[in-house]
This record gives sequence, C-alpha cells and structure tokens, in this order.
Amino acid sequence: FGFGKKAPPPQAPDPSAGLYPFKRSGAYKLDRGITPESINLGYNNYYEFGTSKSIAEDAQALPIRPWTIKISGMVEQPREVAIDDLMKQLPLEERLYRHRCVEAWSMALPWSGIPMKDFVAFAKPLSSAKYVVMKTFLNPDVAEGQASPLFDWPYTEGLTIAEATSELAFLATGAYGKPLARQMGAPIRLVVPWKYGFKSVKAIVSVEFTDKRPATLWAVAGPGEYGFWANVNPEVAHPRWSQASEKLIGTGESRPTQLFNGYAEQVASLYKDIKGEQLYR
Ligand code: MTE
Ligand code: W
Repeated sequence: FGFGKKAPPPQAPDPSAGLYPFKRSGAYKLDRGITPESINLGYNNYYEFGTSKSIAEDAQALPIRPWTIKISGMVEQPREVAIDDLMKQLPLEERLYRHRCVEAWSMALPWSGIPMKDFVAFAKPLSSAKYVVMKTFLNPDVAEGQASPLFDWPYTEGLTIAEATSELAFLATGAYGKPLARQMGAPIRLVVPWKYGFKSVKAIVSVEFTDKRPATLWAVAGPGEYGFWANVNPEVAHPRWSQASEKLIGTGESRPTQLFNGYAEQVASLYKDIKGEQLYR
C-alpha cells in the first residue's frame, strides 16, 4: 500500500463463494475472445476510488458484508434485503457480454448474476412506476473520491422499467466464475451491455421505483456530454471524440463500433416510439 495509506482491515471470506460458478446461458455469444481476467482486474473506472484506471488496490477497502439493498419508492412494500438472501431467492446464471465504455474502449467477459427482470418482479413495483433508480454506497471515509465536489455523490443511474425488464439487463454479483472483485463493483452491480459503461452502476445499495426520470451522476456533471439514455451508436460522436470505433483492451485491436453495441436485435424495439430525445449519448 502506498506510503501514508492505511492497509484495509482484513475481511471475511465472501459467503457466496460456494455458489460459483453459475450455469452459463447459451443465449449470449461473443464475436471476440474473453478479455483476460487479470487485465479486467487492473483496468477500471470507479471514480469513488479515483479518476485513474488503477484503483484496484484502493477499492479493497470497501466492506462488502453485511450488504443490504434498500428497495423503495413506488413499490407494493418498501423493504431491505440482504444480498445473500437475494441470491438464495432469485435465479443465478452466467452470461457472456461485451462491455463498451464511452471512452471508446471495450472488453468482453463472463458475468455471473441475476436477470434484472427477476429482481424487478421481486421488488413488486406499482404499475404507475416508470423508472428504476440505482445508487452506489456513500462512504467518503472508505472512498476518497467521494470527497470530490465535482460529482453529485452517491453515483446514481437509472433505467426505464421497460429497459430494466428487458432480457439483457443484468445484475452481476460475479465475473469469471467467482464473486465480483471489489474494483469491478462488488458485491452487486448493474450490467446493461447495449449502453455506454457509465450506466452500469457498481456496488448498489439502493433501488428506487419512481415515475420521474432521475438526475443521473454523469448527466448532472456533464449535461452536454452525457445523458440518460446513453445507447451505443457509432454515428453519434461524443462532443470530444468519435464513437465510430473501439479499442479492445488486452489485444489493442480496433473494431468498428456496433449500433447498440451489437445488441440491436434484442433492444432496438425499446426505443422505436421515443421521439425528440438524444438516445445515443
Ligand atoms: N459505478 C460507480 N459507482 N462508479 C463509477 O465510477 N464507472 C462506470 C461503471 N460503473 C463507475 C461505475 C464506467 S464509466 C464504466 S466504463 C464501468 O463502470 C467500468 O466497469 P469495470 O471497471 O468493471 O470495467
Ligand atoms: W465508461
């Protein structure tokens, strides 16, 4: 650990470790190799722990048990659920997904987790709810980045109910056949592979159902550059760089970006009736 930094307290073994690996679904195919785990463990975006890609060491300070998720807002019954209870009650599977960051790099990996639609069914939202809002923990003592006034902490993201109940939306509790590493968003994070990576909020402690579109962290920090929808589209450039191609982390290969990151067949219909909105930023 860096000079002047406290080593994190030793943490108990993850009680969910025995559940892995989950059975891999055959429905999700990759058009490229899996990014080696060692690369994924050392190249992360997690602004709570700093703005560089090398936050892995600092992220180890995050305590991930006990861990409860608060379900609130427009639901039949607000409640809190412990992550290990959630994993006992909901279906668990492994899926191979591409991951595309708004910074124009990509990876591909096996996520383990819970289909988001099953979590939504578990949460029992009212039919009047239109959005699901997810938030990361707030603890600046552990996550120094949360002392920065540049961002409106905690990290907040959201989906429409239609997006959250679509087949692809996933809540990852693991990757590479074992519990999620802290730098990747342990103990539970969103994975929405047709959107830029910043939508996929890590270390979720709160899920709220609402009929109002939420103010999300990046859309508040840079409204001209990041929006609510953030669907991947090679033809809509970021104001400061092109999105036409992506660099595969690991091999360095450049590939053309695909509409909806290659998932148009599964998700394009979600957007066909939405007019007058910036769907791709
Ligand atoms: N979630 C939180 N809480 N904080 C973050 O800074 N970064 C996002 C997303 N989720 C981020 C976050 C961005 S920009 C990306 S690209 C992915 O996490 C990166 O996930 P990875 O480090 O597992 O590749
Ligand atoms: W990103």
